[in-house]
Amino acid sequence: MPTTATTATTRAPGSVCLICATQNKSDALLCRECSAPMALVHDAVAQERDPQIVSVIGESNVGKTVYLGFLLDMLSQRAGDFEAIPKGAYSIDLQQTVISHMANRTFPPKTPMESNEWYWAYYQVCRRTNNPTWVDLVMPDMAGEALAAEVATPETFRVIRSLLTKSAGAMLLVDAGLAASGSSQPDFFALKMMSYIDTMFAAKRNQRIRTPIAVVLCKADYCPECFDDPEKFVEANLNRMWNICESRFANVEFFTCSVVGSLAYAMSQDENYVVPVPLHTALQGVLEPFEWILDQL
Ligand SMILES: Nc1nc2c(ncn2[C@@H]2O[C@H](COP(=O)(O)OP(=O)(O)OP(=O)(O)O)[C@@H](O)[C@H]2O)c(=O)[nH]1
Ligand SMILES: [Mg+2]
Ligand SMILES: [Zn+2]
Repeated sequence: MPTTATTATTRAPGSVCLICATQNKSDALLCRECSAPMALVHDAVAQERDPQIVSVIGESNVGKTVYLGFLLDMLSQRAGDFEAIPKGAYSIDLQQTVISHMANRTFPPKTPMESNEWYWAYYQVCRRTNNPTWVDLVMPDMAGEALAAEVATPETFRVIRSLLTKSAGAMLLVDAGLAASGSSQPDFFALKMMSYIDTMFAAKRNQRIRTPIAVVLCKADYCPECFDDPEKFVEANLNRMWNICESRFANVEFFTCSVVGSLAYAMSQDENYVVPVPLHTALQGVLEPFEWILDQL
């Protein structure tokens, strides 16, 4: 848009939102347009380089919050030879919430739809080699319902559109347990999500989208067979998504993940329904999709 381009030169650095490029007051805490924390901008200015955004997307209840919380925690515990430095205390809140809930044998609460209540993590990550290259990553924990609303009616959640447009890579989480039980819901949601991304980039018909997308089969403790061959599982059980990946996306890889070792079921304390109780955590396949994305950046 020409109007934003011309005003960009007169904007003070440090007050232009990193996600949606809106000009904010210099003392703003959240962007007035998309509610992204302005601390992201201040931290990026301090680093003197723009961070790359890696989005974790997927339906509500697929396990995004749990996955991202454990991933960040593994990184800060130097799993897989990674070194990760959180930029600002706000970057630690998500992993702390997830870890403390799981230690109490409960899953973390559902992410609210309002983007001003989302967790954002800004990390500097590198692999500990002789010649480490640092990557600055911004990873927001979006609400599945907000993603669904944006996909159904584009432009209702501007922050999601801005985030996905700017993303250097994405992890699409899919509920493998549900797919294995014969439900077509995960396949349809993933198809909608991929088609949304395809339309958003509006590449020419014969050009496939090159942004790396890791498709992560979550809750694989319900169907351990998908650890053997995630690709075959997707082709058989999520065939609609498989087809759009093949025809429109040039850089897709399939992974399997699970975070719980065993589950119990109990009645919820406040309401009359059954809730799963994670008896112990057993992380499998959490780091691999992230490692792959990082290699593609
Ligand atoms: N069995 C099993 N269940 C899981 C696993 N990860 C998540 N869950 C279940 O999935 C539920 C939802 O996880 P969340 O991480 O809150 O899901 P979300 O994608 O963030 O959902 P929204 O915040 O609504 O978008 C949890 O409450 C657990 O019941 C897993 O690895 N195994
Ligand atoms: Mg969530
Ligand atoms: Zn913004």
